[in-house]
Amino acid sequence: MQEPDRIAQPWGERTPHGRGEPWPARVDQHLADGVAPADVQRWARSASVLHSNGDAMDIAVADGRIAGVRGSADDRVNRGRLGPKDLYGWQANSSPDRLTRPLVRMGGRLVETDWDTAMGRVVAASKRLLGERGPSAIGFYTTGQLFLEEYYTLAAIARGAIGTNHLDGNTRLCTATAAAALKETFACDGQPGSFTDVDNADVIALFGHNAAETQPVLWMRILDRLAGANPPALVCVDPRETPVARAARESGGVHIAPLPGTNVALMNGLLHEVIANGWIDREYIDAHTVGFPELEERVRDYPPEHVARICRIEPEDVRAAARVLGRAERLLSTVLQGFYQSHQATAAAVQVNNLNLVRGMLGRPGCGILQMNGQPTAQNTRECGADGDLTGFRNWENDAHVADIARHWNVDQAQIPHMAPPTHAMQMFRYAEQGSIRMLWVSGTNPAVSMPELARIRRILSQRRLFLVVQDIFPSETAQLADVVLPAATWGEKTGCLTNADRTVHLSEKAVDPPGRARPDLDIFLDYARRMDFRDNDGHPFPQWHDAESAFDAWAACSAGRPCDYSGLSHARLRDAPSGIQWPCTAENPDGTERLYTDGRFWSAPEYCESYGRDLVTGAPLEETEYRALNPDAKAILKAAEHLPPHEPPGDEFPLVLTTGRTIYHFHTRTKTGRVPQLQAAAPEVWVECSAADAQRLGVADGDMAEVATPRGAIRARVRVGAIREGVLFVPFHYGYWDTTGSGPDGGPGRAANELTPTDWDPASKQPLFKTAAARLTRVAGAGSAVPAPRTPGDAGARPATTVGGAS
Ligand SMILES: Nc1nc2c(c(=O)[nH]1)N[C@H]1C(S)=C(S)[C@@H](COP(=O)(O)OP(=O)(O)OC[C@H]3O[C@@H](n4cnc5c(=O)[nH]c(N)nc54)[C@H](O)[C@@H]3O)O[C@H]1N2
Ligand SMILES: Nc1nc2c(c(=O)[nH]1)N[C@H]1C(S)=C(S)[C@@H](COP(=O)(O)OP(=O)(O)OC[C@H]3O[C@@H](n4cnc5c(=O)[nH]c(N)nc54)[C@H](O)[C@@H]3O)O[C@H]1N2
Ligand SMILES: [Mo]
Repeated sequence: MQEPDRIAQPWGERTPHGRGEPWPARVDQHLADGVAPADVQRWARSASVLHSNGDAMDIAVADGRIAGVRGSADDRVNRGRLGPKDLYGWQANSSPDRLTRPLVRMGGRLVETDWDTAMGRVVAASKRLLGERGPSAIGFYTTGQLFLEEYYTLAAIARGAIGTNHLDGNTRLCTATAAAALKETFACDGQPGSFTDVDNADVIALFGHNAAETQPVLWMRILDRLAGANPPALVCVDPRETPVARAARESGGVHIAPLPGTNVALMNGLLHEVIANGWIDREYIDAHTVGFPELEERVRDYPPEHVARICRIEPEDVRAAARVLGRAERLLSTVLQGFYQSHQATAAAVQVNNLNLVRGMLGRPGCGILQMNGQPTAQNTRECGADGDLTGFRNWENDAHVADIARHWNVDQAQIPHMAPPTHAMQMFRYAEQGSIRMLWVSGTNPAVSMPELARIRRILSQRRLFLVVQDIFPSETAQLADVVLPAATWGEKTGCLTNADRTVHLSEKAVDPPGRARPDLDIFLDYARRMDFRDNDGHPFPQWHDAESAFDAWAACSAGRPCDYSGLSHARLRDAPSGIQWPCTAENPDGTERLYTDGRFWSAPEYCESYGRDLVTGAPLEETEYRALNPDAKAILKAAEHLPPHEPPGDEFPLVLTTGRTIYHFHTRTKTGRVPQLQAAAPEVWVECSAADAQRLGVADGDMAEVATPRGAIRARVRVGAIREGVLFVPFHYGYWDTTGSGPDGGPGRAANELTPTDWDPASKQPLFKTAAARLTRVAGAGSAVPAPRTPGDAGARPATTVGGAS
């Protein structure tokens, strides 16, 4: 079978479907060169770990090795389709430079050792710090890329056994705002919508979400609707002309390109128009929400002309988009990093919830909100409480909820910290900087490339007084700074569950053995607990579970009765089901739940809710009494917000606005995709995108080497003159230093976008602001001949990406 080149055609062939029709199956597959389907000895069930879509697939095993992947035709999420990262990305598992043995620092260098020695050091440091300084000297910084069982275990160890409040995920950088926006509006995390809403919507609005590149299979579903009968109109809000933006214009919808950092003003303008034109559902608002008078009052100050001045767009853009949104009969809204990582993140994301609520567009097919996730298991980090939430969407301010967790774990309630909100990652790094956190255990994340203001992050992580443990699968930039490196087994080498952005739970099964001495993250955490000799109230080893299946069962019991109820699920059930299953899933409701809030009742009752909410401007948590006064009756909360100017506006020295993000071909810091030949060749080097008008004014041309500088630092990148709005630069954040020599922190100019980003975060969600900073662009003299920067297919002026690898 001739496989299509999915680098040049990332979304593959169209399989159109009309409104309300099921999405046809299309099975995508890629096998290693020389491996035929008949050579495959076994297929192991799994799902994607390179984004939050949860695309189901089988892993091909031949001769004890992973030999390829095949999409699952029967799965509700992808009906067999896979994106380019998933088709090719599995090759990273067998890279020759996987970590295969633990490393410890000796005489300033990392040297290979055995597990007893490495874990012995971790245990000794833990015991010493607990004895000398107490639990608050220890912090855990984890990820959105492990499995559910691993987060549940880590949360039990950190909060239940050690009793530290310092546990968070890189989900803080990723979807903290999704969780915060859901908590502000519905008083509880949990995705209201479903991917099947794409099949039924007549308008799909994507707010700061480049789904074409970041959720390619979700985008295929949208493209197939656009190619079928009764296609939807798209609304795209993005300062760049992404493939989504172009499809929006071509679908008879609207693309708005606001100046980064002005989302709240724009949303208020859209709400202004929707309310002023009477496109609201009074009955729904009265029956199911509180706060409408305050919202109406607030957005009265945002007529289109005023908004257009703030966002630097045309007033007609606001009116046109509001007309499409206001007249929609079935509106699906999606939100991602263009909102979550931008100025006033939570306030802006909440206004999207408000839009759907005032239009009564929730809980019916095609009427949905997707406060998207980014990472494959970010949902599980949040549910299990391995981030700044308590296990099972429980409320840290509600003593009964804390007692409930203590009962499940059979530990003292007083042991679980709950006098203050769980510490967020940016604060944990501050504590490490100031010296109150003395041991930091980093698992499945690479902060030396992904956190803002890298010079500062490197300084913090290299301090001698900080004992740094890094649990990874590759010798990442962060691992290079560690005192102990623990080699992990990963996807395909271990079993566990993962839940995608629309609450669909999949089981990912072990297909092959891990390399060398690498061990599953779950085994590493449990091994630590046993060596620390943690005990429950009856003197039994704590955690009481011992493998992925027993961890899952413990979690399912602990989640029972909470919104994220897994009590109807088990490994066996997920293994036998033809498709992933959406939570809540109980014995009475064994097939799971497609949409939340179908009856207009919300999880916001004060005794039940996950959060009493926060002040959107200061971030201060509300007290229970304040919450009760606001929301007595399990309704949704319409929270209004005013636009505030960004903290770092462009000025004389730094006249442009820098934003950062992704390309379809790479995942984050490229530890996986940079080791995959097809993906690395498609986007081999960093670039900086700027508008034609800015390029002309600054005297730079396509392919020139240029310097991008902000008050934090500078990097060098090739210029890509593209369809981005004037006054804005875009740099992908994928390029760190593990595969460069002579550049970056150790010498030569850097290339990581986060050399440039500020230490600043949203007051409510505490998510760092990666999407707005003041910057300047200068041509680097004598940089030699121009080399074209890589482009995504479908970009204005694009050439096939496959030729780029050869050209550079
Ligand atoms: N190929 C690929 N896919 C991925 C990932 C990956 O690394 N690579 N990572 C996964 C993860 S963890 C995540 S979180 C998601 C992220 O997925 P997305 O959020 O879709 O990706 P980003 O490129 O970070 O940002 C989206 C868009 O926000 C726009 N933007 C920037 N500033 C603003 C602003 O102020 N306002 C508005 N309205 N828009 C703005 C950018 O131009 C960009 O096109 O992708 C997931 N999928
Ligand atoms: N400037 C800028 N910065 C950003 C963003 C942006 O848009 N702009 N986006 C932010 C977002 S949304 C995110 S999600 C973060 C992502 O940032 P990171 O999480 O730091 O990025 P990754 O490269 O995914 O790092 C994951 C690490 O875990 C390792 N790993 C992979 N699988 C396993 C496993 O099974 N077990 C273990 N133990 N390790 C494993 C990988 O080798 C890698 O080192 O970056 C954030 N930073
Ligand atoms: Mo993310």
